[in-house]
Amino acid sequence: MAETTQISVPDLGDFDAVEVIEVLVKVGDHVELEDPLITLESDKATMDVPASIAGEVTQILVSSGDSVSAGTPIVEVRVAGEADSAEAPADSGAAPAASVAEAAAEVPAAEAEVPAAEAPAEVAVKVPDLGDFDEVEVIEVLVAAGDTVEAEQGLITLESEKATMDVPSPSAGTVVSVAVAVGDKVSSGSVVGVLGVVEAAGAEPPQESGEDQTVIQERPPAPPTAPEVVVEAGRQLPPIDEKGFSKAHASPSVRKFARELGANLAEIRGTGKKGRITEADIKAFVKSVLAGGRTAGGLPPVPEVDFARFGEVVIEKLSRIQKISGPRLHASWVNLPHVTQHDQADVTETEAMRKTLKEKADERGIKLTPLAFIVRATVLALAEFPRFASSLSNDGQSLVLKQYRHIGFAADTPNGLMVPVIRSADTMDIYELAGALSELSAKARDGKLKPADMQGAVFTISSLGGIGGTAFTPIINAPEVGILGVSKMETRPVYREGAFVPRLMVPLSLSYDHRVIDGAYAVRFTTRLGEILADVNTLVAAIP
Ligand code: CAO
Repeated sequence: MAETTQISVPDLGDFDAVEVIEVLVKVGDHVELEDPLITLESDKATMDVPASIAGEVTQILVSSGDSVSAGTPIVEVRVAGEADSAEAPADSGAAPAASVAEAAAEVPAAEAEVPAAEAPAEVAVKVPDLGDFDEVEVIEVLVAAGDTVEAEQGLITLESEKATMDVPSPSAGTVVSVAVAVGDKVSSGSVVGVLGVVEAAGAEPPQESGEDQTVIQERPPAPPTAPEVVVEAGRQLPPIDEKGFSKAHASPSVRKFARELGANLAEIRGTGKKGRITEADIKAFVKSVLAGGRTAGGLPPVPEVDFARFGEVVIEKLSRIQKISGPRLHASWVNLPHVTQHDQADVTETEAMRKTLKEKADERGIKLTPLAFIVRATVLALAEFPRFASSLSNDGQSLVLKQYRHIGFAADTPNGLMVPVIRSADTMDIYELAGALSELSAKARDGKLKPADMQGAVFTISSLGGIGGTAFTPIINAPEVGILGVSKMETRPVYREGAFVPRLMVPLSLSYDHRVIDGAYAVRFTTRLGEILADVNTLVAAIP
């Protein structure tokens, strides 16, 4: 049979008359064990009081602004079912999950008694008294040697069976060394690291004893990395900045909520008392990002339009590949300064030769299209212009010049754009390239490409020539630095030796990353590429 029970504020240690700053549940809510019910705020800590029993909330006994102490009833809960009721305690004032008692044990660093110091001092930061806990695991190291930290900034995160807590810095300074690593077990008094405390003359660095040097700020367990919320190309939550996140003014339950959504607390303005971030602030932030109200990198949003106001609309879901490729194309477009160099290459003789060879190739089951010649010409041009086969190093300070010549090519498939990669294209003759192109295109169309078939390219070719067009701006497949767009070849009048002559010309559109490639280098590349494309003997020569 269902019975009701009251949940009260547990033992708050030295605290008395602490203010309720948020009531997190309402009548009718079902709460699970450990779900936060209210948030309390003293002048030293913000803490949640979690449910010590699962059930349905039947009455709320406190409101925001009330002052509560240990034993103050918070909510009344109906515990459904016999099994549940058998487990339900009559009243649950005991501190569950070691949460409030530990938060209440906070001792602000400023209270530490310290000797006067005029010069920078090195202070060993130790794990404070963990009460009943011993051998607690370090699940996150939040700083590294050389980092500048503020007073109260989390240094490491510990996780016991019952709670997750940060060991914050006792004062502002520079981390000299970190003595623990993820996975280490620490106890009260274990040295976390050494802090160099630089204070103004007369200011006092904290004591080096293990006691009272650090405070524990409770934080609910966090996943190692926040889930990435991708809703639509370009509408993506910015990554969590851990330093800012740990410093943000928010209660443990709000932190947990932010982690679950991947919302960076550091970027959210709190509307609560003293600028505290509330759950509503996080929801508003996430909504705003997903609605395009803001995007990572602060790009101005595209206006949202209700198209149905103007006529009938049909909604078509993006394919899986479009959902993946969209953000990548966007990332390349916004991160790489693109320039597109247009040119035309005379392929009159090359095409004539291709048509001669085509029949022979057909007999061997190979479809010899112009693209095979373009891949061959590109590989030869890359040998003379190796910067086009490079990428910027991760720190942006050097170029990684790749010595292999895997070439990617854009393939239009029923599921969307895919970029299979021909491995070691420089070792293949025209027939082998044509074979690789048709084999990989077929795999792409049938959805049979493996991840390895789409990795490792140094340069990409996007040919729309089989369809049409005169020129376009291909988007670089970052971190590559160049992509060659090919449009439809056509016979055009070309002025030569005093007369117009009909020549078969193929339009080339080379986009390049201007951080790596200069305009002069790019146009030399397209000019040379054009020469090679016109040089049929070089193109069809056997590979030495
Ligand atoms: N000018 C004129 N005709 C061309 C040409 C060009 N530049 N390139 C190819 N053609 C012709 C071919 O000769 C072939 O004609 P025949 O059947 O008469 O021989 C026809 O166009 C079709 O060729 P193809 O598409 O079967 O073969 P391909 O090697 O040229 O291209 C592939 C293969 C996979 C690149 C192509 O099928 C494809 O998917 N292209 C689209 C790529 C794309 O979407 N790029 C944009 C990326 S950004 O959104």
